[in-house]
Amino acid sequence: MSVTEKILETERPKAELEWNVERIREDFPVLRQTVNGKPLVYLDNAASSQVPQIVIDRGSVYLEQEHSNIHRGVHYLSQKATTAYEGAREKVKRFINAREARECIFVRGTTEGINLVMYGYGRKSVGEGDEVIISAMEHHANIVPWQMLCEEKGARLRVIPMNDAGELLLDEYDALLNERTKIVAVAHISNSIGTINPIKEIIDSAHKYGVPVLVDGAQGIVHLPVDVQDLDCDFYAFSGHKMFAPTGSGVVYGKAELLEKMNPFQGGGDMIRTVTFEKTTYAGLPNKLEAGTPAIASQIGLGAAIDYLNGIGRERAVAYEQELLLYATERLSAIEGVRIIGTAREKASVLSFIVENVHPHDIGTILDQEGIAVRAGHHCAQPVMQRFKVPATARASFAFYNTKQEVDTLVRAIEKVIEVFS
Ligand code: 7TS
Repeated sequence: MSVTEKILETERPKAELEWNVERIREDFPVLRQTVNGKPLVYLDNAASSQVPQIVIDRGSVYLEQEHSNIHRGVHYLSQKATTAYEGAREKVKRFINAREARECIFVRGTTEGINLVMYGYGRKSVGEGDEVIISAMEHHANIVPWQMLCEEKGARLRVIPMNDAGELLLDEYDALLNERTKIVAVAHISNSIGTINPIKEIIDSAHKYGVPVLVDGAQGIVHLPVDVQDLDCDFYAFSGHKMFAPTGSGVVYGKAELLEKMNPFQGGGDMIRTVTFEKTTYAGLPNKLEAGTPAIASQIGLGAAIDYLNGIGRERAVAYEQELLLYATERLSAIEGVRIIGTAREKASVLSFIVENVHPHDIGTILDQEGIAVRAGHHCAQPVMQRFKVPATARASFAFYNTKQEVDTLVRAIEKVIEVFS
């Protein structure tokens, strides 16, 4: 049984009965505004989700009462800030079920997390003639760093292809794996077409060759419960700003034995044990990989966002999002001239579409006039656009605070787009 099927089977009845979306919406002050005279309909959650009041409040408490640098002061405020920052790391550890908190490295976001692994692990382990495997549906953040690495080392980038529904072809993946493969880097969930990849299978296959796997979890962490020990992934990177926390927060999880062997991504303060002009020795994990003053307020905010998610019931939120996706898919499919891009059997609440004879940017602009925020463009996944032979798509991405009425508003606005352009 698939992950989403499992969640739906156990949670759907409860989600329908108990998910009080109006109550949940009260937690998000940004949603209470009008845009162009219309109530805001925020459907750009895959780019950045909104922040609940308790996360905002936690940030205010930090700035009003605790602001100070961490790890280096014996004074009261520094100790408070350090406790809050390291407390956030403990929350992350529990949230993803890492073995130890030191396996959770704080970074500015997914992009930095992937670059940290490319730099610290990839540059050490990939040589001439070696191969790196990614997939056809990656965000540029999980393409470009590996391309840079391959260029530098004379290695080869191999790409797992996908079918017309936007599902990876696992047989082709198995055929790509060989003794030259040094790392596999694949998205848990595609940001452009919403596909949920069978990440556990992908990891298991790579491990048969002793190859580590980095999961780009920027979308996965938002829409699925993640247990890094159960997945047995070697690295898992995600951004706070897509999971109801402030920008500048993020995590790259790595198995301790791999992180230990990695070169530091940046050199500077807080990552050293001793420094002389002749030689520097490095601190242990996680500090070795966190040079300089980090985004203290943002990471504390990430801890508060995790508290929030734990409080609302993760599984029910996911089940509700699946209901919304189903409803939106049915309604958009019924509009003549609309084509949905990405029709995988396993999808998260990301809905990419095009309207015949209308450029997605025009869709985005008209929807904005109606107060609706969607993203129009290539979604930092140009190869996906090339694969589906479209220049761009419009993308509605739903969070658990969106409603069926908002889907109806979206549908009416798309009908208006078609009217204007017909
Ligand atoms: N990987 C995936 C799957 C993503 O969705 C994103 C951001 C990133 C990596 C990069 O994350 P960052 O926080 O470091 O920027 N995705 C999007 C998006 O879909 N629209 O805007 C940003």
